Amino acid sequence: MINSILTRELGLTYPIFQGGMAWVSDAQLAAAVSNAGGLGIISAMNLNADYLREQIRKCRTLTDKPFGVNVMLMSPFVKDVAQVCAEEKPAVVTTGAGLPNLYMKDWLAAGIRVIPVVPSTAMARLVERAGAFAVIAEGGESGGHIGDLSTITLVPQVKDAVSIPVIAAGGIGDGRGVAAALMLGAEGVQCGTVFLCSTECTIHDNYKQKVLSAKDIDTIVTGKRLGHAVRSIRSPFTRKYAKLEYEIQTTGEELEQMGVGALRKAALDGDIENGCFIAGQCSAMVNEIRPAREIIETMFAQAETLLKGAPVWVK
Ligand code: TUI
Repeated sequence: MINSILTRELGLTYPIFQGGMAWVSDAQLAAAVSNAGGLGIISAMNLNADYLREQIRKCRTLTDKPFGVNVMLMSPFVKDVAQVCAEEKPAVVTTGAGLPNLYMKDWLAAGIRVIPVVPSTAMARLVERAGAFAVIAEGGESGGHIGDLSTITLVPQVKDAVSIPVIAAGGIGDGRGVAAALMLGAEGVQCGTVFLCSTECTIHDNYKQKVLSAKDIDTIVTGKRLGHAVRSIRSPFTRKYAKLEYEIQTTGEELEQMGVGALRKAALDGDIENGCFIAGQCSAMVNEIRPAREIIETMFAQAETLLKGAPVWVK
C-alpha cells in the first residue's frame, strides 16, 4: 500500500484525487472514485448554488466515504457556491482558476480542508498563509485552464516553497506518473483525464471516443490571448478558435463568445463540430473504458512495483 499524510488525514485508501472537471465531475463520478478509495470531487463549475447542493446531497446517497467539491473561482455564482460549501461541509474544497482567499475563512470555520490548485510557488505560499491544508501543484500537461510551468518543474519547487502537503497534477496517466510524482516530493496525485474514460463518467460517448483515439500530440492550448490558456483535444472547435485567435481583427469579445457553452456541447451533446473536448496530454495513454476502481487499483499497483524496484538504481 502507498500511504501518505493524505490517506491518513483524509481517510483515503489511495492518495489520489479525481479532478473537478466542468460538465464531467458530477455526483456519480465523485462517488465512484470515493468508493474506490480515492477522493472523488464534484465540480461546481459555472452553475448555480442549487445545482451544487443537489449534487452534494446526491453524492451522500451514493457513498459514505469522504468527497470534495471544486469551486471554479471565475464562476459568476462563486459567492453562492462558496456559501453552499460552508453549509454542506464536504470534507474537502479544492479551488481553481483564481485566488480563494476571500472564501477561506468561512470554509475553515466550517471544518473543511481547503486545497487550492496553484500554478506557481508565490500562490502556494499565499494560500498556505491563509490556512490551506494542502496545495495541488498543477502543471501545464493538464487539460483545461493551465499555468505556464510543467509538472516536473512545478512540483519540486512548490514542495520547497511550502510545508503543507503537495498534490501533483498534470500528465499523470498511469503508475509511472504516480511514482514520479512521489519522487518529486508530492504526497499524492490528482488525475482528470484518466477518469474521463471511466465507466461511471456520464459524459457523451463521443467525448470518451475523442480521448480514446487521441495520439500524443493531439492536444492544443488555446485562449492565451485572453489570458486563459486552456488545453483540449484538437477538434473543429480548436481549429476555428486558433485561427481567429491569431487574426488581428478578431476582438476579445468575439473570442469569449465563441467559448461560451463549448464545454457543455462536448460533454452533454457530444457535439464534434462545436464542442471543446478538454483533456490533458496523457489522453493518448488512456486506451479503454474501465470502472474507476480498476483505474485506481492498476495505477497504484504499478506505482508500488516501480517504487519497490527503485533500489536497482543505487549501487
Ligand atoms: O481551473 C482549472 N481548470 C479549468 S477551469 C475551467 S473553466 C474555464 N474556462 C475558460 C477559461 C477559464 C476557465 C477549465 N479548466 N484548473 C486549476 C487551475 N487553476 N489551473 C490553473 C489555475 C490557476 C490559475 C491562476 C490558479 C490560480 C491562478 O491565479 C491567478 C490569479 O491571479 O488569479
